[in-house]
Amino acid sequence: MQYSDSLPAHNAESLLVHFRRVELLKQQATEFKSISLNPHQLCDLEMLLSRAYYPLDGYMCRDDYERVLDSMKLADGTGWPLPICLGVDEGFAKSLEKGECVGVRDAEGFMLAVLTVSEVWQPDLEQEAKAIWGDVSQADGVNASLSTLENPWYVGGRVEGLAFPQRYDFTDIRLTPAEVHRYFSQKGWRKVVGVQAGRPLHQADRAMLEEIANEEGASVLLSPLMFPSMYSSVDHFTLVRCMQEFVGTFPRNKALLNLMPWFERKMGPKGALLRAIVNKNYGCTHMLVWDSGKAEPRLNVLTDEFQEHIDWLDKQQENTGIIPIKERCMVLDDESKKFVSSDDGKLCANDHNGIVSLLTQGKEVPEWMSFPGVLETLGKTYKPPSKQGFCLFFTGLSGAGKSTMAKVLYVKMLELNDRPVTLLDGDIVRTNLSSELDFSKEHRNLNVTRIGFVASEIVKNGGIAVCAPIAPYSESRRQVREAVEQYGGFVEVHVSTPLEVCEQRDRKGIYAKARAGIIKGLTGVDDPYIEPQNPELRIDTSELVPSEAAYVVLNFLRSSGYVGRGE
Ligand code: PPS
Repeated sequence: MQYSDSLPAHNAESLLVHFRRVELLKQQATEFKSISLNPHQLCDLEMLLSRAYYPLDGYMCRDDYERVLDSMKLADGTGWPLPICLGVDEGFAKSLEKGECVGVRDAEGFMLAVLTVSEVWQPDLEQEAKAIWGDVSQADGVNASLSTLENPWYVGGRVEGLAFPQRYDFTDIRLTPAEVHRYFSQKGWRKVVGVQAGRPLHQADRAMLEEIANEEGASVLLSPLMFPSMYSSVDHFTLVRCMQEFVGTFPRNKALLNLMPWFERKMGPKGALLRAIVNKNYGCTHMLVWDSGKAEPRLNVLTDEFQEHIDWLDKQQENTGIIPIKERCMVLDDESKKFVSSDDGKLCANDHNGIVSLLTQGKEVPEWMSFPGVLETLGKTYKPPSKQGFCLFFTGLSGAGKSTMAKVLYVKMLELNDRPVTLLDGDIVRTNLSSELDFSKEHRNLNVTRIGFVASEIVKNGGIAVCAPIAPYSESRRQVREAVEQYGGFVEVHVSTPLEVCEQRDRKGIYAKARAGIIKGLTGVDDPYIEPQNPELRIDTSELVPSEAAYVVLNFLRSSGYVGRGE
């Protein structure tokens, strides 16, 4: 890479520059163009600034990029498996000149770094995927950091850090690589196994780590994987809290929990090499490699591909300086009720999904599977339907009976009084949330997705949302379902009362107005209603009184466990 000589040397522990340089750069920044990073890019910047990506001191330029793709080496010959490039829009890329400074900002516009542009080029992303995967058809998720860009170009150049990205969660366990390394030295940890995990760990994992640590005479550095958009993810907090409980089961001097801004790049075997280098930069000597090909429920056999992967990682030790350790199959010894490693092909009883499934069915999780603290934490997120939030979503024509049923159900849920209940009837929403919207397709979809957003927040916090918009289009109904199902149950009730019956009822006189041409675009008359294909329930209220129709819904809620049987 070529850089301007006038750039100051970085402090060895991070790419943050001296505060006087920070002041100068902030003064000059009014003249700089800016780039705002997406959550994945923010993680990469933090890895650069903290030197988790040592020896990189900025975004790769073309010579490094091409050599990395070609032979897994930087231009100076240092081993490096994957490109670390900054993707920007084509228009922005073309506006840049060599040597100019760009302010690198977070989503709120806070300037975190200044990038001095060395090179700008348009990558051949297909070529890139081929070089990384060999087989482009598998190249899923290669460029997560480019996902928000339409036609990405790369900008290479050295980075001067002004501040680390602001993180507000778990700040006491966010040590930089230098701080982690210092911790190891103070504790006298000469050998450390880096373990990154994307799911909570349980008894079998604990037994495996203990076995490995004892054999190697090593301690353990445990890091949960980051979800870059974590603030919308309950899972991030659950995962970290479970990890805190898990690490507490180790003797004090044996394990350290630390959050690194590392997200799973899904970059195949080369991704594991990058993780190896990062582990090395945190001071680890070994790294646990999980068998990602293993099916759930986990068969107690490691796949052949996994063995090949480990052998390959082994051969890369001169590039990474890290000894890979493969995941072991653990089985429960019936007599001692302890987990031991084995490769006899038995079914491994300890799988995380199995534990979650027991919790969501309201069943007891056997002691040997996990730890009380981990289960208590998991239990707050994964609840049986009777304890979790859910959304009851009525959809159908005007006059079909949605609002009446919604009101009956709302009252029934209030009577039960075990979860907070909110009614989001079409009229209520149109008055309070969507008063500026009309009945065009675009506005109807917006109206419905707004309802979905509010409902998902209610469900996230354990409440019941009863919604009753017409919701004539499948795309917005699907979006609502997706938004809600991240956090709890979704029960779609298609109130399928035929148009003739709705028109006959015409309580609001709206059909008469439509037929007289006074209002246009009434759903069912001269605007479409796309019927749901797979609703949880379909109810025609032509022949039912409202309480009977509501009873059908209540029965469904009972049989699927959302409310207790006696209620
Ligand atoms: S949508 O399509 O889901 O956004 O509609 P929604 O918010 O549920 O609003 C439906 C109520 O608005 C009144 N109204 C109309 N409905 C449909 N089409 C047109 N053009 C229209 N103009 C006004 C109507 O009274 C609906 O009330 P409900 O409660 O469904 O009878």
